[in-house]
Amino acid sequence: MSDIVEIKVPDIGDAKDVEVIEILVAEGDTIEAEQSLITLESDKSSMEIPASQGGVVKSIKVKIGDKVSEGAIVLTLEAGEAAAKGGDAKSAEKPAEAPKADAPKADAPKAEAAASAKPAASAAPKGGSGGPVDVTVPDIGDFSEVEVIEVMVAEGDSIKAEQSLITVETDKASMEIPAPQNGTVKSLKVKVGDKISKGSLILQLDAEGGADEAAADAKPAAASDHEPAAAAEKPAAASGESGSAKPAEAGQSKAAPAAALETDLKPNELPHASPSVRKFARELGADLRKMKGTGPKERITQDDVRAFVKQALASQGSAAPAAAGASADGAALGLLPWPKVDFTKFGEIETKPLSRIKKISGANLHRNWVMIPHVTNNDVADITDLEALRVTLNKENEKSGVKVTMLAFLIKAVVAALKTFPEFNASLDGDNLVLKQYYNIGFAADTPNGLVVPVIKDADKKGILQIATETTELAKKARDGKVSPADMQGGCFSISSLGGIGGTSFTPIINAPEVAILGVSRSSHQPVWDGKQFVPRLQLPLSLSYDHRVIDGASAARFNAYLGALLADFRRIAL
Ligand code: CAO
Repeated sequence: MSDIVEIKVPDIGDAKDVEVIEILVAEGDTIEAEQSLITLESDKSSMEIPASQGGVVKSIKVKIGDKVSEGAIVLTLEAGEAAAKGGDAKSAEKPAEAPKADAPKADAPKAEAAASAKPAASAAPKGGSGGPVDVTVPDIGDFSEVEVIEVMVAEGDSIKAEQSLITVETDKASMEIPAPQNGTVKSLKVKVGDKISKGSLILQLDAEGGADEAAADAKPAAASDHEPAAAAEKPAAASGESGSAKPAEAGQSKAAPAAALETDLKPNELPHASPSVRKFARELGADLRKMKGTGPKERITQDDVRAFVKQALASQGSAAPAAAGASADGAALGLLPWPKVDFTKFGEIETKPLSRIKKISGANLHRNWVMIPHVTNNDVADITDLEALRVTLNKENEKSGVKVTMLAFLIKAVVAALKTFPEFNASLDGDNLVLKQYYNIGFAADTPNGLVVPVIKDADKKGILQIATETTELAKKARDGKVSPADMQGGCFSISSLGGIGGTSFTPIINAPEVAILGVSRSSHQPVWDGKQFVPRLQLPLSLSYDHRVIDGASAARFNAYLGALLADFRRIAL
């Protein structure tokens, strides 16, 4: 059997005509007992009013902007089973629920934990006037041995009265304990994980204005001049009976300013959000300081947190924006948004969509550039003799049609270097390094639609002519747009050769999950001192980018020098 019950604003202490700033349920919603229904906010505090029992919301009797006091009807509920279980439905019509309180007033009846009561930490001068002041946990109602889940100040911080010091949480409630007065934190006496009760020492404060004044300000429990900084999310003193007052959440103190972007907040200021929104954000790992509140007085709402998380996920997961860069707003990295410029103001433009390859490779390059700590080692290899050999081979092979390229020699030399320096033929997998015992070498191919990286499989088992044949075929396939995903999989190490185009050095981006890439620039004749005289030698610039998490600078220099020595005297490959 179901009953319609009215849920009313409970005893909210001295507060009257308090503004409704949020409605957290909708008509037709099935709600549970203690679920927050609305948020009220005065100029000094905010609090959420929970349901005293579960049921289906029939009609909501308040709207945002309404001013309500104790006894105002919040909504009607079809209580159904829940009401039956909870007892007499009529009793729910009494002030059914008390705001999720921070701390009940010390002398308030237990079941009517005051919404307006905020547990301002108590301050008492230590050893008489002039010394540091002990700031202790105020009366927090029935709670004891409550866990500290957040410490919001540090030693040396200069703090203001009502600024939140710590957040404590039980399985039912969380509340922030604010400072009773201005001062500088001399020493912190609690840490995350500590269990505290009324009277526990939170910190010692060098009080502004002297300890005498501090003593005067010190009040053991929430009083009207110390508004709650936070609140319990669940009743502090729920009797378990339908209709009994249930203390609910009280909210932000005025010390918490209207929330804004991180840059708008001073180091000790807290974003403007209710405790339940703080908890929600904490559970999702979302930083409230980076959000802009869309609620009244720029208060951060649950929807703001959701939107922030969605945006962060979208900008991490979406290939296209990451590739474009221009449309990724950098929110996930805490960066400034990408500048939006109306280029037509400055001249004619043409907008052309990025090619599919550019979008895909761009997203990969972006991730690799951001996530891998790149360092590039530059060296040169004397390829005078190798180039002479290449020219000779090509003359001999003219009839076969196979052109021996520098790239083929490079691939073969890289395989030999990987065998000598196995950590370059590896991938990071969490805390493990996966060392590969196969040698698949990728090479960057420039195509009209963008960059692709086909892979020469088992390059260690192939000769120069076969490698040259395969790279030529794969490069052609790539340029014709016919290279398959299988052609590009399984790489261990990549080579990006710009030698046919130009340049003296560059920083190639590592092709994750590989840990290094070799960039090759244009060879040129350089005067080299042979001990007696300068002689012209053909020098090939080698730019080795490596993942510094895996490879040390010394190893990279050795790898590059070793590679240079192999290219200078290719016979060493046989050793
Ligand atoms: N120094 C001087 N000349 C070089 C050279 C070097 N390091 N490398 C190649 N050359 C010469 C070649 O000998 C060839 O000359 P000939 O025609 O007289 O023989 C000419 O440059 C063209 O070579 P190529 O580039 O066609 O052939 P390749 O085997 O050297 O390279 C490939 C093949 C697929 C790597 C290349 O065509 C390519 O696409 N390179 C671009 C890679 C790229 O875009 N990297 C950037 C990635 S990061 O943005």
